[in-house]
Amino acid sequence: MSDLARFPDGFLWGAATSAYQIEGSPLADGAGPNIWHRFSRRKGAIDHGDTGDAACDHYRRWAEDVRWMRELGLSAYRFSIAWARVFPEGRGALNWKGVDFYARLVDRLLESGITPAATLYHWDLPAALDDRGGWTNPDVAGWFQDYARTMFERLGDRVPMWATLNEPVLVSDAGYVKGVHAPGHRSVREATAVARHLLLAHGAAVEAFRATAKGAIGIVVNLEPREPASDANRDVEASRRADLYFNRQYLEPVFTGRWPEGLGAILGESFRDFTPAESARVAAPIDWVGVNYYARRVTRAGPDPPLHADDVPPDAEKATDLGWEIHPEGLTRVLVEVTERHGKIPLYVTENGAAFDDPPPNRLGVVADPRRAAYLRDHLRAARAALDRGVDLRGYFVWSLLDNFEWQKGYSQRFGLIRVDFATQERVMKESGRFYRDVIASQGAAARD
Ligand code: IFM
Repeated sequence: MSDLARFPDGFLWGAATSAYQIEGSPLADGAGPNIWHRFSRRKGAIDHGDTGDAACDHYRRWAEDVRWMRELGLSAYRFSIAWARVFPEGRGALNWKGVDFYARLVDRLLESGITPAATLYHWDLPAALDDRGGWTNPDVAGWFQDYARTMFERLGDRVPMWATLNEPVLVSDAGYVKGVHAPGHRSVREATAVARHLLLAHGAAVEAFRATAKGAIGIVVNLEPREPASDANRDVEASRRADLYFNRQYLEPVFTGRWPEGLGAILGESFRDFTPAESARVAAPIDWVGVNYYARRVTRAGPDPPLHADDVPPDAEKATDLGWEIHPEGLTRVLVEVTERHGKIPLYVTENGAAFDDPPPNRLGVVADPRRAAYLRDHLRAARAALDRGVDLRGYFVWSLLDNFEWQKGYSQRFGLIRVDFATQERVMKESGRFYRDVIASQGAAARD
């Protein structure tokens, strides 16, 4: 790993969040319910019965949160737009109050010298669309395009960086195969259709972008290097399948218009190729790719369809509280691999961070989270090493700005640079936040030592 030098001028130093995880007030000002609002009410779906009803109350405290971003010295902020705030029914009548919420946020960010980076879909499909089959309905690409076009028309003059989808493989796999995310289905057949429609929706949004806005648009994927648990053929094969399914299922079509070779054998009879027109849409040229990186996975053969592959849990001392292996070298590896496979396109680390069980503030108000600071330091070094290896890395976003609603884990997992006391909504900058502030102020040099 390279010794860390300063990062290039213009490098974006960011933090990321998503709408349902931080906003709270999910039905305020005429917003419609989304699938997480519904799913979180399902008995047993979320640890401790948590919901995003309050979350970080960002919907009302957004101005304070922008002040925290300034305290950190962020040059960029990645957030997502809640589709059901803008179109309560997912389509049809526009809710101006929803649009205004994001317009105000964007204006305040710009006044604060912080580049807004908006994600259109971070898992919160309007429930009214789910009633029509959600991502399994082929019409969803058109619904998404209309929503995306509206946002480009309203904010495209002020938001220079847009992402269509966040981590689409989690939408199809966690939402439609494993059933641990909304809408909580378990059907490989459905997931196969969902993957196709997600990619078509992505392409449709890119088309609308070219016609309405001037900035840059990309997609955000989560990548995890895969290693077989042993040399045994069945583990090597399981690891290859997992790589294909998790790492390549979405990124390859976006660049080539084709599914990766071998995906059909995993997904089975409901799988089908794209038509030439679909291929062209899916591979509409994009301007950048966002990589969310957290961990490496060691894979062995397993029983569950469609993959028949399992992860081997890492040693606890080498893992975060979610049991994810801490493996900074993997970040360099995935960034280099994307560049080698798909050419030198601008990349961003759109998420990177760690869940640790932080202590509450001590009597001096300090939240000591040295493991998170060390995690960030080591991954920043790995990001710097990717630059040294020729990757066109343009920015790095910590997940997350705030402790927040961690999906099926509820509020039990904390990822924030800023601690949130969920009973009082009080915010406190953690030691890792101070560390990141120094990194930003020194253009990366503070992560060298
Ligand atoms: O909280 C999530 C985020 O919504 C998507 N990427 C991974 C994070 C940590 O699990």
